[in-house]
Amino acid sequence: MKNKTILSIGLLSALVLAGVLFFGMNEEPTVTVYKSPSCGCCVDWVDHLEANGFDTKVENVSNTVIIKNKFGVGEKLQSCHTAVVNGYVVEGHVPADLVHKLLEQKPDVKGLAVPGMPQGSPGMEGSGIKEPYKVFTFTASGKTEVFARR
Ligand SMILES: [Cu+2]
Repeated sequence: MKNKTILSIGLLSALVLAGVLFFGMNEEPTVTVYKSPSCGCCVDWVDHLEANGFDTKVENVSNTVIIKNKFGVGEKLQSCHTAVVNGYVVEGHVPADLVHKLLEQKPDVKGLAVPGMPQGSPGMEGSGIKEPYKVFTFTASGKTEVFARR
C-alpha cells in the first residue's frame, strides 16, 4: 500500500513536470514594440497583445521613421508603431490572433502590416466606429499580399 502511494506521487510529479515543460516550450516569444513616447494607441495595442498571451517589451524612440526604414517597412504600409517578434516585423494595429497565426505558419515574408490606423482595429477602438481594413504580408522586396480582412 505504501509503495503504491509512493508510485502515485512519483507519477503525479512526472505529469506535473511534463506539463510545465510542455507549456514552457509553447510560451509565446517576446514582442518588442518600437513607438514614440507620446503614442497612446500604441500602448493600447501593447495591452491587446498582453491580453492575448504575448510578452512585450516597449522601446520608446523619438524617430519611428528610422525604425521603419531599418526593418524595411515601405511608406505605403506604415502606421504608428513597429514591432519585432521571432524575426518577423509587425507594423501597426495587427490583431494578436494574426500574429499567432504568422508565428505558427511561418510564411516566407518579412512581416505583417496594417497601414494607417483603421478605426476599430485593436488599440483603435476608442471612437466606437468599426472600419473594415486589410492585414497585409510584405516581403523584403516590397511585395504585399492580403493576409486577412477584418
Ligand atoms: Cu496607432
